Amino acid sequence: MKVSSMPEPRNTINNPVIPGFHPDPSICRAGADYYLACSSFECFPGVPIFHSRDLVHWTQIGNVLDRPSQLRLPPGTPSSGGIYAPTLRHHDGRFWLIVTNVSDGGNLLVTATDPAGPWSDPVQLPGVKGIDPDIAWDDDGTCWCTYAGVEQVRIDPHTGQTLGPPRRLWSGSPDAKAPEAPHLYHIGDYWYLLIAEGGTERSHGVSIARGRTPAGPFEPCPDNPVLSHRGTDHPIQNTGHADLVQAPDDSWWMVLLGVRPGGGTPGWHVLGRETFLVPVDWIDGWPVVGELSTVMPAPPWPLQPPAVPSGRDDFDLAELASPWISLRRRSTENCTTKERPGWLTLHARGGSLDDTDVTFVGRRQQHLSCRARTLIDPADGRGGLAVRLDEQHHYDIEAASGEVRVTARIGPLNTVVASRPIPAGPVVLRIEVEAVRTVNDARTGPDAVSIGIEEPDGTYAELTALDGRYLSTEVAGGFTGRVIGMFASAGSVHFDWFGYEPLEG
Ligand code: 6LW
Repeated sequence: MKVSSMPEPRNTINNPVIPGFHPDPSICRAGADYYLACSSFECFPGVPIFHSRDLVHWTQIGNVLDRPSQLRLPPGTPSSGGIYAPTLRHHDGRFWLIVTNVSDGGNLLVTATDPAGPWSDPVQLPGVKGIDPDIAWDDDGTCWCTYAGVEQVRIDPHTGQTLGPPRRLWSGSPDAKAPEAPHLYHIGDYWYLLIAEGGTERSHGVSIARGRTPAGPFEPCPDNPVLSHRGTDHPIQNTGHADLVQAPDDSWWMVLLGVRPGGGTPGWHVLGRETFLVPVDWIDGWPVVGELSTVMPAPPWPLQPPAVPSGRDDFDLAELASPWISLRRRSTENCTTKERPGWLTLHARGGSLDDTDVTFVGRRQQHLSCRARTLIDPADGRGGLAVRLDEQHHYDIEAASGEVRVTARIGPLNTVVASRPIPAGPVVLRIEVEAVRTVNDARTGPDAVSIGIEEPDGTYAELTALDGRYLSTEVAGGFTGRVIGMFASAGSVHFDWFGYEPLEG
């Protein structure tokens, strides 16, 4: 299930390079190949991992934590709990990923020889007491783990043991809160400590310090933050949480998270924090970050063709493709393509989308305007199609035999907003998101979410259109972004296919 970017003229590239809910990017290079991993919070499988050869076009090749033995998300795990902020590195012929499970067990480390998997079972790091862990190796093989705070401790990455007490390295800039997301690099004569600070909202930024050893002391860059859009009306906001990489031509680049708020005031972002790419220069031993924009000059090296333009899944394969995510857990007992071949069967497990334990299979909304459709057979139960930010914020269309109905859950309000009788048999459900392009009034929302069904002749019958602001991070809070997907709320439901298409252009 791959989705293309819109066609790009050859001399420009589109940012974000990985759109939709893909925050906290961490990147590494292994020869001509680049790999990038992101946070995944309450989603199972966790930590989506991507491959590219040009830093611009990325293909998801798997999920790092795709077995219950690697990822425990207890049933009560809140939305925006779970998996935070990985660091992905290639060292000594292996790939290493260190990450925090804030809901079960804290920091863990997994390794792989092939980043598409399988990844090892985790080594826990009980002595590392902070989020956003980074790993870096000294020339003598010493492994340093640096985490939010910013603190550092030596570790044995094979056992997870800490070696010696943690030390405070740097508290970031005096005028910024939350020094976090550290990454440590040996570049030229210096060790550089890159951090995010200011909080992951509008004040987010990237700052850097340097020292002669991996343990410091560190001298802050006189031009910190080296990147921030705080206080600007730039269309990309909340920029921060970055990682550095060298391109095929050895120039330097940064991947980072940012958001694209839409509508009037205060601006609502609905796709979560997305992964952007920006060039970096080095001047007097400090990084100088280039202009970040949604359309940027293409880099000088050859670009690979973008991913195949199909967001359709006919559920013909035994396993679900890697972009499909569930919430907290997924088992073949509740979710299978084997029961009715060519269909995805979901068995309800008691909860609804208002609960933390629901049978759900979805994909990230990756475009500001898009259409999702699915053919559901509700003969044996109730289920449907939903666009979801968390348990308290989702719009759903649910089919049962004889009726479809649309429910809007917005905080404490949970209301059926439309319903309609339908003939017995399968029905196509549709959710269509249209971004607002012209803001006539400061109170205009970011998008409209149209929800309906398709008549037997294929015509769209809208049941309702809802303001998308209630499914935005500015309203709901948290760290995630919209996910669109299929759910079962009672009995068993079967989905013949699911289609997702961008509507931008
Ligand atoms: C993450 C922190 C952050 O751990 O948000 O933007 C937190 N940065 O570094 C959750 O993604």
